[in-house]
Amino acid sequence: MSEQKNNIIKSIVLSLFDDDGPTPKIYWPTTMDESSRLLIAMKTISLLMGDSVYQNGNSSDSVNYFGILPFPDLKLNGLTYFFLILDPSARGNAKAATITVLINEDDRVFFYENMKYLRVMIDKFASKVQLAKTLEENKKIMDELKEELFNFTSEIKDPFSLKRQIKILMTGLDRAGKTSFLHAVKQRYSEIIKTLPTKGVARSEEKIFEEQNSIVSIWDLGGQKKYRDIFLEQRKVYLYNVDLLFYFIDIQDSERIPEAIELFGTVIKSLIELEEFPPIVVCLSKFDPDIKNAKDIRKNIKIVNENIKELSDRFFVKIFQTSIFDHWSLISAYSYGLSQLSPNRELFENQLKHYAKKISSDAILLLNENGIILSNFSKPGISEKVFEISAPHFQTLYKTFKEFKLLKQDFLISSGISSESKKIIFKKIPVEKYNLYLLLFMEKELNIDKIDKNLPKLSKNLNDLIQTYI
Ligand SMILES: Nc1nc2c(ncn2[C@@H]2O[C@H](COP(=O)(O)OP(=O)(O)OP(=O)(O)O)[C@@H](O)[C@H]2O)c(=O)[nH]1
Ligand SMILES: [Mg+2]
Repeated sequence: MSEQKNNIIKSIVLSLFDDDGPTPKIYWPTTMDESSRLLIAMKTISLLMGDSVYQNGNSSDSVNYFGILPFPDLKLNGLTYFFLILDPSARGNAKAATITVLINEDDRVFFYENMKYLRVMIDKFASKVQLAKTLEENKKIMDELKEELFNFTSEIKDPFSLKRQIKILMTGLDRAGKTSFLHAVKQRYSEIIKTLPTKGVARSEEKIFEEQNSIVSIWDLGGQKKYRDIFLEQRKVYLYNVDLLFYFIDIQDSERIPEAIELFGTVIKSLIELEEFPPIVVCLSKFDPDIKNAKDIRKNIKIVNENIKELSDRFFVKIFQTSIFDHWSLISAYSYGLSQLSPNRELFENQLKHYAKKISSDAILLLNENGIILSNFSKPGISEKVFEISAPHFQTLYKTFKEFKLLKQDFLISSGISSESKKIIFKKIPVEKYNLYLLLFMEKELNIDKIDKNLPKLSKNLNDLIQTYI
């Protein structure tokens, strides 16, 4: 007991979906009351089950993701790993399984700040659970996991802050379009015209939700040589603990492309030196609608793509082509970056996937009130990427979205998007104290009843997850 009192980790539960339904198989502390451990098994397994999802997959690799879940009744927060255990006798040849590590809800920043270490640890022991043959073996594995987690937490001394601090850097040469991007993404159009070169650093804050567990600071770094030199000299200060890095390259400025690539290489080198490996979003900026097909632009894109890939193979990098005259290009790049910060991104995606299947939708976007894409899903095969299908429609969609927000009704079928049978449905869903918006892309049938019938379950799950989105 004393062990439990002093440690930040309050409980660890391995749950399985077996003949009795969601079952807490192995739990620590062993004194944990039955209703608490059942609650944990039920909630985690039911998020994973979502009916048919895994039963069609024939590999246990098709599910493995993490999520942070609130358990308000227990005043605990859980970090859950969802995975499958192959079992020829089970429906779909696999059993749903979860490992949940629980801490007091006031300590939840601990999860956000240590996610990358915890993921590695839990993942390792889950792989062992997948291979274990007996309950005894599993008990041993879970004991080892507990020991490793305790070793890890015993090294942490600092009192936890109440909020997770997230740092986003906007980097690139001068005039690459960093500041304009930020103005345009917030639709502060009148500011774009007035934008001056950034002196030093301009800091601002992003709020995805009014109440969130994190403070998201955006550092817009001045790219002029004098500021760039300071940034590189004091790279420890700037790059330390960076959670997300945007790098801008002016794709129209052929002459300075080598210089832009060189700076990118320097930033990468510094990150490696500091052992920081944030996700990186590269924006090939000024990719304006009227010059998209110009020969030299195409050539520049090719050169940049090749060089970026080569320089950053140890990083998770995503390249977008953006223009302040194409709002969708900005929103998709920006949202993509932000979504990388959510420890629940896979859980959200999975929720959308279940719902899409139920209502036969080809693709779904989940937006917050500012139009930031919190999560998206698209059916493989039909349309590779929801971002790509949405792009040609987005100007119209966005306008409709803004009008829709003002309407009393919670439902809108967008017409005149295209001449084909494609339909886009807007659906307002109240989640917690917020309004979120679903954009449903329907290629074939349109069955409003199905959409409505399956919505409450989606809303209910999102209600839980939104509190720990970021
Ligand atoms: N055509 C076009 N011009 C752009 C675009 N984005 C930015 N610009 C222009 O590029 C110039 C530089 O933009 P800024 O946003 O100030 O560039 P920055 O990267 O913040 O520059 P520093 O603060 O000096 O590092 C401005 O004149 C912008 O209007 C774009 O997408 N297309
Ligand atoms: Mg600037």
